[in-house]
Amino acid sequence: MTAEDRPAVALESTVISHGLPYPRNVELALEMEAIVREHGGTPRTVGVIQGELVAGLSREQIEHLATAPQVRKVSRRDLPVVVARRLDGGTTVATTMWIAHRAGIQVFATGGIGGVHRGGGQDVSADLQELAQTPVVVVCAGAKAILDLPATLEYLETFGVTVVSYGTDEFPAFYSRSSGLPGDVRCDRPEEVAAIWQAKQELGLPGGLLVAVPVPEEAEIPQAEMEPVIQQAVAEAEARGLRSAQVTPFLLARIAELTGERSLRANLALLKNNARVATQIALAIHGIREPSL
Ligand code: PSU
Ligand code: MN
Repeated sequence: MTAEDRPAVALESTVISHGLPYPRNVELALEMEAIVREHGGTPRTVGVIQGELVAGLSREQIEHLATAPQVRKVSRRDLPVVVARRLDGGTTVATTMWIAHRAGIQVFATGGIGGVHRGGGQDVSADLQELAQTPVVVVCAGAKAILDLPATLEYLETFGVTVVSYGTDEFPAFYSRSSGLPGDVRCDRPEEVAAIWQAKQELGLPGGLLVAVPVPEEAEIPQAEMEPVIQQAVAEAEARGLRSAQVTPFLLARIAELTGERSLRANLALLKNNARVATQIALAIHGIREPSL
């Protein structure tokens, strides 16, 4: 197989710098890269190293973002700052999409996207606007129920982002396969996603495509079990007066603490599953058949 037959799949790095504890973050990042390769793609983990936007971090650079104390969480508004000041950063879904697109990459695998936070819609992740503007297929496990999921889906609708539910009729809720909310369209095969993506390009419609894949069944935590934990974490974030970029990392870390290894296991399982599905979609977009494993 030549490099051209191995389409690139972007991977994010906020999950490495701010989403998972060390050393699981490094292990996970390298495992996701291995899964992309195994399925016939080329992994390109995205991040910022001393102000340079990198689409294809080396192993040493991944280790650095996983361990160095001064790594920023870089969303769109932070890009000019980290570049001007030559800082290191883990890229969110928004920034990873933007850098991936500049590097000519069409497909990106992540865990969960940011969205509209609970509590009146004042805090809306830049991930949603990026999906409205930047042409990348984003494969995720839905959005965490720490968010206001109905408001998040309404926002995506308003900004013209098609939401594909993959192998399900529902929009999945990260730890939980079910949210009770429908996606826009169900796809069961990578070729179906590729066809919708191609139609969107041909129509000249701007923005990305969101593909939501439920967490593998064996790692799922049902929503009824998650809800009390989420409510507690959200209340604690409010009591601490957390704002802006601090909110999501706090909620993720607190939920991991409250649910122990179980939520970590679900998180790792869905990230790896999404790397596989994203690679299969990238191959379908490029009209390449998956190598027999
Ligand atoms: N959701 C998760 N895990 C994560 C994130 C979100 O389940 O690691 C990260 C992603 O990088 C996402 C970012 O882009 O948090 C959203 O942060 P904010 O809500 O501050 O935009
Ligand atoms: Mn926010």
